[in-house]
Amino acid sequence: MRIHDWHTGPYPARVRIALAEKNLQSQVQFISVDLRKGEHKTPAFLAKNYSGTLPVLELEDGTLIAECTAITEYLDNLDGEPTLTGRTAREKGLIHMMSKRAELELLDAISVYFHHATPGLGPHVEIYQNAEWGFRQRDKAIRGMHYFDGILRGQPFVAGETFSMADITVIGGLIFADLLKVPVPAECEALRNWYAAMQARPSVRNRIAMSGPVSASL
Ligand code: GTS
Repeated sequence: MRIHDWHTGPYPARVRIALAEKNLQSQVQFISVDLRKGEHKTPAFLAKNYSGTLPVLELEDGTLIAECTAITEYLDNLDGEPTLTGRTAREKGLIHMMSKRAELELLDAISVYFHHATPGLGPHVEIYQNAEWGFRQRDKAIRGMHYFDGILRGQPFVAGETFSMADITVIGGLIFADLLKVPVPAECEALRNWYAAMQARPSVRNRIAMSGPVSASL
């Protein structure tokens, strides 16, 4: 398997964490795509992922799977033991709901803030910016932090009793927030404690230094 990604990116982090949780790191070759140079917007990359985003999983037969959720679903099912995306219908429903909510209310909102209300990836890549929209999305993400804090006051993990893809998505949101210096509000104690515990997980701690050969783009 090959994964087109950028080693410090918050969305790529989601797949790197899933890989480590499933102990699949040794089966992957990373292909580095430089976002600041706009390599993800070239015709060659857009042919791999129409949306022009990272990460993208490329299988030996040439199959291309984009979207962190879809990639995680694929990786999680390789061994027939889908611990991250749910074993029962109920687990799957809850995990997908909470992961999507983590995208809508936190990670994607912080990403919009980055692209619209900060220099983002630079003028070469950010060809349209709307700062007001960006700041609204930052505020939405902060409301999202309060929402997940409330969830974590009642249960140990985002989708219930066990670590799942939904936790990984919230982690991605907080990684992005950290990079942009948007702190988790002090009063969100449950979220802060949970995040400290998540950062101690080897899959999260070692994601950037994940082993395996890295090649230049495409
Ligand atoms: N919905 C996509 C997914 O879940 O995979 C979003 C992916 C995404 O936005 N990836 C970022 C990207 O390609 C990577 S990173 O910012 O986390 O490193 N951003 C570049 C861009 O121009 O939007």
